[in-house]
Amino acid sequence: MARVLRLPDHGRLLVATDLQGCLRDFVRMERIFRAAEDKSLGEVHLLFTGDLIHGPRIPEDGWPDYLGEFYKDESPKLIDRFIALQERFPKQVHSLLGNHEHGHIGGPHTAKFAYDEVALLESILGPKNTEKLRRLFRDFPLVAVAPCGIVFTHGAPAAHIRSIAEIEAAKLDGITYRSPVDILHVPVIGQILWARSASAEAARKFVGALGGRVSVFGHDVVPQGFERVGDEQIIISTSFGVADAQKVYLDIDLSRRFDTVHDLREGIEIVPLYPQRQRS
Ligand SMILES: [Mn+2]
Repeated sequence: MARVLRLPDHGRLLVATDLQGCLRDFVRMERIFRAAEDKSLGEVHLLFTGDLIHGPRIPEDGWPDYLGEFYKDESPKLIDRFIALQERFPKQVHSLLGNHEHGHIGGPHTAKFAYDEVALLESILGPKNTEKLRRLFRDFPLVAVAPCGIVFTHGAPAAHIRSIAEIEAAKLDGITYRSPVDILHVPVIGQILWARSASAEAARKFVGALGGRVSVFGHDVVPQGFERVGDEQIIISTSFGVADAQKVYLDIDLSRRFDTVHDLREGIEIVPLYPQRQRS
């Protein structure tokens, strides 16, 4: 299985991070993608950077303000819509593996909103749909790279790698986790899927080993929607844990060249998910 997704040097790329079961934001990204697709000759790509699934299961009257607008977890429907969209646009719709997807195919089980979110979702899906989910996730790459200079991962670019081959060769299963934090010590995948930050030096080495200069990732929540870290890293929050007005996605011209994260401009590459809401 190709663990590295290689994007082309032309066309348009839309990038969204952690949805965590928020169907409304998935549908919004799907509409933006379809509208872009209608206007073009088929060179529009849509990339999710993982954590499509496992959302809050909190009643509306107990919903905390810091999580943004209320929603309820709709992971099964969201996955069905992702599969349908990918079947319609097989070479253009992609998702990276997030730590929440990894739980279903060999990773430690996550416990963000339930004691065991993997067991919970699989019990809702039943055996047949669970197998379909696992088949889908086993095909998700760990990293996407584009000739424009950007490297996309789920977590921060903290993994020590010397070459792209180390990511290509990474195994996703076969490890028993005595504690969920054990994953942090697993070479390559532990950091790619779980790291929340990386030093400038680590980030430069990581993106450099993949032939890039700029790192884009999610996994963590940035209440303002995005945050640049030095010249190499930018965290994007498209959905989970962010108020609608602050949610952003990326809209990238793949034929351009990006040397630093400052080349990703607010209002051009960094775009609000709900532009009718006023950013604060
Ligand atoms: Mn995550």
